[in-house]
Amino acid sequence: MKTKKLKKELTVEQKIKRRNFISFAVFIGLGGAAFGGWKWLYNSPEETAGITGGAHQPLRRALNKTELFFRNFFSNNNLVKTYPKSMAAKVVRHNSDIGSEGKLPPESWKLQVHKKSGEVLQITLDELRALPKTEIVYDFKCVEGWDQISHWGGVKFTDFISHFKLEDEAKLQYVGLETPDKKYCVGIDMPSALHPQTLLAYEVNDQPLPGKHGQPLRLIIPVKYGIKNLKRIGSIAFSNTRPHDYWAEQGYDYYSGL
Ligand SMILES: Nc1nc2c(c(=O)[nH]1)N[C@H]1C(S)=C(S)[C@@H](COP(=O)(O)O)O[C@H]1N2
Ligand SMILES: [Mo]
Repeated sequence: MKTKKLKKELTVEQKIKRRNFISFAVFIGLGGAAFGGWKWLYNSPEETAGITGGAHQPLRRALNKTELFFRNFFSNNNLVKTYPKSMAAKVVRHNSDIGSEGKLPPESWKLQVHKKSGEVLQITLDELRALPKTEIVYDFKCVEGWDQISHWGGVKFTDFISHFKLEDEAKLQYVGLETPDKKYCVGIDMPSALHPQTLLAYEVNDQPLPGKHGQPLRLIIPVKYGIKNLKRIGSIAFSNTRPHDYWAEQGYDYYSGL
């Protein structure tokens, strides 16, 4: 009877020992895996160097997959909701002015369009005003969390493409826009640029754009967040690689679609 009990106690102690050993081994194992994982991420390549804030590729994979998912579903037949003019804000909200501070002497501005051939078109505001005007009243959304119904007028991007015979350029994957001083820039995937509601806008509330809203010409792209709506366009270029993008280079989502 006595010996039997001793035997039992020993087994319990052995069990405890075994469990201790197992937990310790698991602890070391998981620790090793975590370190290995960190090392793998640390040594993994950066995504498009200089374009996405130096983020490592594996960290961006999910975001890029989301982009592909939405791009598959993106259709130029889906229009952003529009509103009657009476609903447009009379006092239009104003956000940051990187590369578009103050007013630009109008005579000093021409839109530079870089063609595939290397030729650079110099387009005046009057030439753009002479094209059919398209207006839109929609809910402008900023990633910072505000939105506002506003009214813009200008040239439809697709009208601009056909008028200036830029069809070959429009076959490339991206459009890059920059302010005249190149301080602010955005890259737009071609399907979004060619969306029927994308405008090169020169008016807000039927008036020429004031300095703070991007005088003389800005991008209005309702399928994207505010960050992509570059104010004061200086130049437009086309490419198959992602153009420079101010906020994407700080780590924001490159696509920034709605
Ligand atoms: N040149 C330039 N364009 C810009 C910006 C900027 O700082 N500089 N800010 C962007 C952001 S974040 C937003 S929300 C909108 C704001 O446009 P608004 O000032 O006309 O409201 O402009 C976008 N275009
Ligand atoms: Mo914004």
